[in-house]
Amino acid sequence: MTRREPTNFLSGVIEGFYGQPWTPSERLELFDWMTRWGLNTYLYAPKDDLKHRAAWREPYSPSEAESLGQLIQACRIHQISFFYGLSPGLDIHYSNGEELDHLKRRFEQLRKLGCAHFSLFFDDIPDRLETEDIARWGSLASAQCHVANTLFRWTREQHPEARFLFCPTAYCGRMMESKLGGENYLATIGRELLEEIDVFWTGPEIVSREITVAHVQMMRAIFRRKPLIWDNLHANDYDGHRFFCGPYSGRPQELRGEVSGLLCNPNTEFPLNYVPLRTLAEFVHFRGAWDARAAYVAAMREWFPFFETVGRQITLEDLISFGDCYYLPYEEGSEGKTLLRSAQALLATHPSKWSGEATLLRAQTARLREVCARLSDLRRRPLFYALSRRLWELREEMDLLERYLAFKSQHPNQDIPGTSDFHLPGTYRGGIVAQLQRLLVQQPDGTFAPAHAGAGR
Ligand code: GDL
Repeated sequence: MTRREPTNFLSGVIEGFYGQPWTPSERLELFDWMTRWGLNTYLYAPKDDLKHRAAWREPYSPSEAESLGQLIQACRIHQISFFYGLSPGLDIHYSNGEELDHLKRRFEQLRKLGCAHFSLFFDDIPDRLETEDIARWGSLASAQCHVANTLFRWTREQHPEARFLFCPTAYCGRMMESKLGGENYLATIGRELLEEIDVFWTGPEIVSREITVAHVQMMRAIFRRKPLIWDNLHANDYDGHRFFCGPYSGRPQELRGEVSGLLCNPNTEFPLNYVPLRTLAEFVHFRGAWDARAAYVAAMREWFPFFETVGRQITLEDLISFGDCYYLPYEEGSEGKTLLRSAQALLATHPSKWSGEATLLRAQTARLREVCARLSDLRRRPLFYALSRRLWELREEMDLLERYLAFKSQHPNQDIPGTSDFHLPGTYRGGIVAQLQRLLVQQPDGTFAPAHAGAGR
């Protein structure tokens, strides 16, 4: 790490996912990491803290407030800016003045606990206005700007240095194209939102594989300010089978000069976020040519000591192979990719034509299965609990593949169907969700088709 970015560049973490919020001790560990790595911002906005969103008018109880106060103090000690986010959009009545009083009361409670910086969220809400709101404000964008500008002025009266962030209802390119929020929604936000307020943007998609300079410059012109990146690259709340420990990537280094900050909303399971946040921090400060894979390997090396097990230890190479199976949303890591391709190629070939590849693949699957088994004995139990569902699933698939390859290798010329006494219908890949997932098959172009071709297409 060489030079630090100017302090008005926000870099860090949004606790902004669906699912179980992090615990106070996980957040303290996060702050230690952030201070060590030079990340300066933490935004508290867990979607399923009821008082952040569903019950946004309700103040925190004394014990909840005490716990938040401790969090704010911890940030101060670590020299991290603490932001509190509130998400009133599900049911706010924009033209009712009492709603602004509710918002102020909620912010005031946090202000008394030491919070200076705030954020208002209007993501994932109905994009319709009630009749009175239409009569008063004309558009959703104007109504939201009125609320945000009023609250921003109020917070600046309390703290002249306060920063204020705004998450629009259309927060990615795809939503803009589909005109979410109404005609000219984002242009109105750009025009009417006070210029000191930062506007969140997740890139071309909610989870963007790439965010280019050209894309961000286009948004800058619309917002009339640099966008603040809300990065969902490592968020996994939308797919319970996965997590992402791949490197921060798909963003050019020049992006840093075009945005007002880079904030990452990562995996719901806190212990799985070491590599995502380590590589984000590295990216923020890096000078030279960014090599995402090298950053991944370096971060994995640092994370490796967390993987001490009871009994026989796994190696760094084992950890990298495992991490390559849970890399990034659009991309497996190189070893995961190779394993998958070899299996696809082999299973597309008649067993009578298999040669050394089957033996090699069996050895690879056996190794990965064994790594998963070893990881069950991690000494850090919270890390194991965060991983356990995925370890189990990967182990099951490796086991089945290995058994299938062994069976077919023994009977290469007989077309006997493969079976496994350990993978029986009902208990294996069972349940209504698994069955529903098999009904509509996503095609390579993204469209869906019924599994049984012809029916209802
Ligand atoms: C979203 C939500 C976010 C969620 C993420 C990934 C934003 C602004 N909002 O749309 O809370 O974690 O997707 O599922 O990104």
